[in-house]
Order: sequence, then structure tokens, then C-alpha cells
Amino acid sequence: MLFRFIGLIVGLLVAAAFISVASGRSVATLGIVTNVQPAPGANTDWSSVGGALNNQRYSTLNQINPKNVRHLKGVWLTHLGSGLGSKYSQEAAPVVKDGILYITTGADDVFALDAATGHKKWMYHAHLSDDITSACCGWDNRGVALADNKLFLGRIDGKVVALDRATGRELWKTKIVEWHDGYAITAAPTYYDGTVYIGASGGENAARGRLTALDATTGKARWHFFTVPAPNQPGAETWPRDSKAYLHGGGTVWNHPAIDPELKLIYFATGNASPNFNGAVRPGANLYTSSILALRFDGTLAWYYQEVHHDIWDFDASSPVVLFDARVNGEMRKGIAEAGKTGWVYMLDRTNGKPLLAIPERAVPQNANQHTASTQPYPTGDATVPQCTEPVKNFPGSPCIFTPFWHQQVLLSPSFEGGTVYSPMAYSPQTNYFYAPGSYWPFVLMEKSLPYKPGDINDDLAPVPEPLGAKLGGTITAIDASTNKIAWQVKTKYLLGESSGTLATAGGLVFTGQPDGNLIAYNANDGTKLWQWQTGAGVDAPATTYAVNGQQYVAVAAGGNSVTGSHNGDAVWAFKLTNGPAIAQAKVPPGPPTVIGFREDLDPVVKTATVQIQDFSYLTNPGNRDAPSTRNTVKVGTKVTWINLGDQPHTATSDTGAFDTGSILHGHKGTVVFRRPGVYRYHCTPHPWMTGEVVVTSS
Ligand SMILES: [Cu+2]
Repeated sequence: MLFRFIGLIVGLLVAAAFISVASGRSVATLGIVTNVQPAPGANTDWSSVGGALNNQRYSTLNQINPKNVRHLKGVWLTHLGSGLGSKYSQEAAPVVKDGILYITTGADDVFALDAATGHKKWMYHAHLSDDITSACCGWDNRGVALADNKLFLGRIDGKVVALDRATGRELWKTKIVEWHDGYAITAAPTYYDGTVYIGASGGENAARGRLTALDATTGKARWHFFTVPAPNQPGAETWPRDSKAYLHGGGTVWNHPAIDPELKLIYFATGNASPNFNGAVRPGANLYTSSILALRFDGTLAWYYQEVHHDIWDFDASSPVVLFDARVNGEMRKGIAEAGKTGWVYMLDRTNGKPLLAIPERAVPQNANQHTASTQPYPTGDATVPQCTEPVKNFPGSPCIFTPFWHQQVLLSPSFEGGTVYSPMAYSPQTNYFYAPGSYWPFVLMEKSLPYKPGDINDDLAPVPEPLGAKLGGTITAIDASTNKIAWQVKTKYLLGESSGTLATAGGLVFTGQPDGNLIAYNANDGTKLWQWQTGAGVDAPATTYAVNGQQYVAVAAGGNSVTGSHNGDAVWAFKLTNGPAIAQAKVPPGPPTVIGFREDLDPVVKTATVQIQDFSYLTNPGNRDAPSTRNTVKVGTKVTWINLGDQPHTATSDTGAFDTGSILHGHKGTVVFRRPGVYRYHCTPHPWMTGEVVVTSS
């Protein structure tokens, strides 16, 4: 078989050349000449984190394909020197224009790199104060939006800045939310036609969601759309009458909007209602939380669709919406899809918000205290993750999705950590498949009996035991966009719903990263694993593909993630097909957790009265990197001290309510005297995946 790659004009005319690949085997010329086939409109750039305004994360580049992907090798690796430390996550997708790659870090620093060599062109330091506490789950930034001469960045401190694309010089800065009020910006902006659109997060902190449109030239706000309506606005009837619940009702916007320039609509999805788990104080459907929304360019609502009514499970719709055109029941339709934490992909008609395939409302179990909604939407098709929980020790039942809870413990997955959390899914027009990333991560839910105070941080759940030993898992699922059914699925032991997401290419490949440090390529048609590369840190950021001088590259940031627990780092890797010199794969990093809590068989019980807290773990033997432990033992009557060396505030809170240090700020200590022998398991209230154990002996 002979593949012929014809020269493509990239800025300058590049001489046409050929490579041949015989029976899928490499040839000696592979490293010398590789030009991209001139597919019409081939996107040599990757102009936004979602790849294009439709957020499809699909590239028409096809130079790298299932036959030659084994020759894909690391050709440059740049350490950014930013975002290093356990409080940071690297969730940014590189964006590429005119041979320059732009990437952010969890510190909101921006770097412009030569996309062919990785050389730094310029850098922008956000210089954020370490005092900021409003980022719920570590500091992260999902990337920049590009205009002709500018780029735009949202920051943890609630500000949006515009930078000169050529120099990184700051052009304007606008505060759109106040971090002191619990808000943070982690989403990438979307730029279109002179306007920057961006949302803010903070639903855990009783914030009120909004999407803001800014003038790209001046930075002046054109409008804010509040996702929770004020009294007398449409939708207000779904909140308690005569209350201020709407001011802290959640519905925050975690991800970048998609735009349909023809229909002149902006699309985005919203987070859960706030307080997260306490439905008692907000009876009603709680519009427009956990919803997909379409706004007109003047900021008025065109339509909405609510994925979860009166959400008490923290079922944020936090993965970006994807616009697609597909044949459904024999008819071409303009679609929009969002992969939910519920595990379903919600497919709607993007002209009017009506389901493309039936989404019947079904009766669900009820709890009067929680004011549960009588029905929930059940999309036609398949879920990408199990929707009933696997029984584990102390949790013998197998409750299914939408099981309510109150003052009794319910172990649930999917829960607030997926299905699909904030990772983006790709759509390939070539296969007509969505590629949805998913997680299996069960949590124990129980409402606490204390009165709720607006502003309580993640604190409306009662202290609960961890389902120790429960296995974590992840899925990449190809979902047929015409039927919403599974075409293929791969399973891993790693959390993927809050990891890298997917990238699809016309070469017939799907790329995704894993928290174990590998970037992986699957065959887009059948899910066969074709290639993997160890980067040395968690690949929990989306990959990107682009072409420079006729050569297709794949780039990804490997910097780890505080939620998946993967290894931190500061690298950006780029790969291309080559027989020539390549960078060696990195050493395998310490692996992320694949079971919940400490490993009873592996974690030693360390004799110490001091526990170090980092973002986001407890350490009883911090000097021993090879055998980290979260368990310690003391004699009865001993005072145990927790020292917080992390930047985030943490607690040590007993699973049974036996003790609570309260919030320990950076550099501060919390102490508890243990007066009775026993085994005391504990966790961190704002970060319930942090777990530890104190074993108190009688003498
Ligand atoms: Cu914590």
C-alpha cells in the first residue's frame, strides 16, 4: 500500500514530497519528509481549547494514523517551572496558532512556546497571592482563548486578562467575580467576534453562577447572565418564594462555552445547586442548575434543558458542551451534547433544546426531607459508567443513581466525582462517535443535622466513613451519536472523568492521557490500544494536535492533578512521527490511588504523634517517599498534632464525629488528645478523598 502525503501550504509554500509506508511498515524517509494531506479546511492550528467553536476536539489532520502511530515519538519536552507543588493541577489544553503554542499552568502563568521546538518565546506571570482559598479542588487553569493579536486568560483570583499575543504584555484586566466571596475562575474563555465569554466556579462556596461577556478590545463587561434567576424572573418559581436562596444558589460555570455562529447562540452547561447536598433549604427544581443553556448574543436566554432536577448529589454539568451534526432517525439534525456526571450523554437539538432521542422522565425514589424531585430524565441509550454501586465492606447494598439520602449513609456512584466530571469529550464526524471519559468513584453521602449556613464550604455533608478498599476505575467510551449507544469501551483502574479527556483525529485515532503518566492512542473505530508514552507525571490535561511545516504534532501537558492524586510536574511534551532522534520516555512516576483510602496491606502504621498535611494528603512518615503512609499509632492520652504544610486549608475530621480539628490554615497546627484506645479514621472536610487513621493503644 502506498500512502501519498502531498505538500500543504503553511504560511510559506513547503515543497511537496512523499513518504511511502509499505504494508504499514516504516520506511527510512519517515523522519525526513512528512507532509500533511491537503484535506479541505485542514486545521493546522488548534485555535481554542475545544479545537474550534463547536468544542469537538477533532482535527482534520491525518498524517498520524493507526498504521504508523507506533513511530510517534517525543521530539521536544519543555519544563515550564510553574505549577510545581501539590496544590496545583495541570488541566490546560495547549492552543496553537501560526506555529506558536500557548499553555497555562495551575498558577495561572502563561507560556508561548515555539510549537516545532518547544523553545520559550515569552512568559506571563500572574503572581497570584497564596492567600486565595476559593479554588475548591486545587489550583488549575484550563487554558487560553485566542483572538487575532490577543489572548485571554481567566484567573483563580476572579480576574480576566488580555495579553498581547506577540509579547505576553498585559493589555487589560477586569475583575468579574470576587474570590473573597468564594468564586474562582478555572475555565478557559471562549472568544468570538470581538467578545470574550467566560464563567466562574465556586458552587461549593455558595456562589451564584454566571456567564460574563467582555468586550475583547477594552475588557469592559457587556453583560452577565445569572444562571439562578432573581425573584420575578422566569425560573424564580423553582426556588423558595421570598428567600435569598437565589443569591447563593450555585449553577456555576466550570467550562468554556461553544458557539454556533449561524444560529447566533452561545451554549454552556451549569453546575449543581448550592448547598450541594442539602435540598431541604431549596425546595423546587432549582433552575438553571445542572442544565444546558443557550443564550443569544445579547445575553438573553434562548432555551434551557435541565439534566438533573433539584440536584442533591452534586451532579454538576461540568464537562464542556459539544456541537455536532448527525443523522438521527434518518434525519440530519443540529445537535448539542454534554457528558454528565450521571454517566449519560445528553443529546439535544441545539436549535430548541429538545431531546434528539427521547429522554423520558421516570419516577425516582423519594425523600421528603430533601424535597426530592418526583421524576428525573433518563436518556435513551447507554450510560458510560455503572449506575449502581458495587457493594464493599460495611456497605453491602448496591444503591442506584438518584437514590436519596438524609440522616442515613448511602454509598453512591456515580456521585460528585463522575461519570464524566470536567474532562472534555471529543466528537469525530468521521466515525460519528463521541469519546466520553468516565470515572467510577463511590462516595458516602449523609446529610448533616446541623443547620446550614450560607457560605459553609463543602460542609453540608455529615462526617462519614470512607468505603475503604472500594476500587476506583475509569472508562473511555465511544458513543454512537445517532443512537446514544456504546460502540466500544475500554476500562482502566484510573479515574478518567476528571483527567485528560479525549482528542479525535481524521487519522482515525483517539488520544487520551491517564493519571499514571501515560498518553495513549486508541483506534477510533474499535478502541484497540495502539500506542502509549510515559511522560513522568499525571497526564490529566487534554491533548492537542496541529501541524507546522507540514508535520503533524501531538502536544500535551503532563503536570498531575490533585483530584486524581497523580504525580505533579511542569512538562509540556510534543510528539511527531520520526525515525530520527527522539526523547526517551520518562521514568514511571509514583502511581495514583486505585482504591479508596489507605492500603491496609501496604501503609505502615508509624509510631508518631505528628501528622504532616500536604495538598492533598496526610503523611505520617514524610521522609519516606518509597513507603508513604497516612496511618500513625500513639499511646492513650497522647496529643496528636496535624501541621498543615499545604497551601489550602484542611481539617482532620473523624469519620464518626469523634473529633474535628476544624480548619487548619497553611503553616498552622491542629491538635487532638486521644483519651480512649481505638482505631480512629478521619478525612478532610473540604477534600473528603483525603483520609488517614490514628491507632490509639492502651499503654
Ligand atoms: Cu483538605
